[in-house]
Amino acid sequence: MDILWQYQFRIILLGDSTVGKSSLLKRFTDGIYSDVADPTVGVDFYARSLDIEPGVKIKLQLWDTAGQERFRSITTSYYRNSVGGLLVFDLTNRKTFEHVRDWHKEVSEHILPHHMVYILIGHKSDLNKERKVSRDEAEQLAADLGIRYVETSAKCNSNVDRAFELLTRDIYELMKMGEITTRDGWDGVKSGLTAKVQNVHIFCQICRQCLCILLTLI
Ligand SMILES: Nc1nc2c(ncn2[C@@H]2O[C@H](COP(=O)(O)OP(=O)(O)OP(=O)(O)O)[C@@H](O)[C@H]2O)c(=O)[nH]1
Ligand SMILES: [Mg+2]
Repeated sequence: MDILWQYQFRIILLGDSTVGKSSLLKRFTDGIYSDVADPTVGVDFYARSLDIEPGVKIKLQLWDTAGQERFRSITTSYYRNSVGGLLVFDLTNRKTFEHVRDWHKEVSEHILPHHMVYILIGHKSDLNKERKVSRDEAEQLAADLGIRYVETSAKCNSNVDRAFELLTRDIYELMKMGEITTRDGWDGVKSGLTAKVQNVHIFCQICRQCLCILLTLI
């Protein structure tokens, strides 16, 4: 019996257009980065597994939303089925920082009476000289929202894995404490996908030979 993953968490990336949500995900899942802007249309999907502790593998289903306003009706439909959210702003663009509270409010109100576990991401930390938001004020905002704050760069691969790991760990701990539970009709957290690969012998009625097939039971 092979355990593929013990839990699956659905995580969503939120924030204005061009803050770097897709770049963060491409770095985290494929280890690649491009300077060429390629705005997301609607919603994209990525995945990666993390070994959160010995014997516990968590599959992350990662939803990359378009920051552009015209796609908002599509992206809002993904809020409800997410257990975690990265609130991303661009450290070199003050407006994107000022919009973080709006994102937090819009998503939190949309999923009521349920909650999401957030992390605040100050992105493009490689452009330190062009910084328009200090670490202090970003930490203050995170404290006001009761969430963590991490500065990342997809370009330099700085803190990208760490940001996803911290959020995953926070969700996992809340799950262990029973504060997050799976519930019917909600895909934020799923548990226990195991695969059992076995040989199944089926005898052909005509040639009388065994047609061995591999069956994967889930
Ligand atoms: N210097 C620097 N540029 C980055 C970084 N991450 C992303 N960018 C650049 O920022 C631009 C926008 O990045 P995207 O990842 O497409 O932004 P997005 O948030 O997905 O944008 P939408 O899909 O429109 O919501 C691109 O030109 C990227 O190359 C980074 O860590 N450092
Ligand atoms: Mg994008």
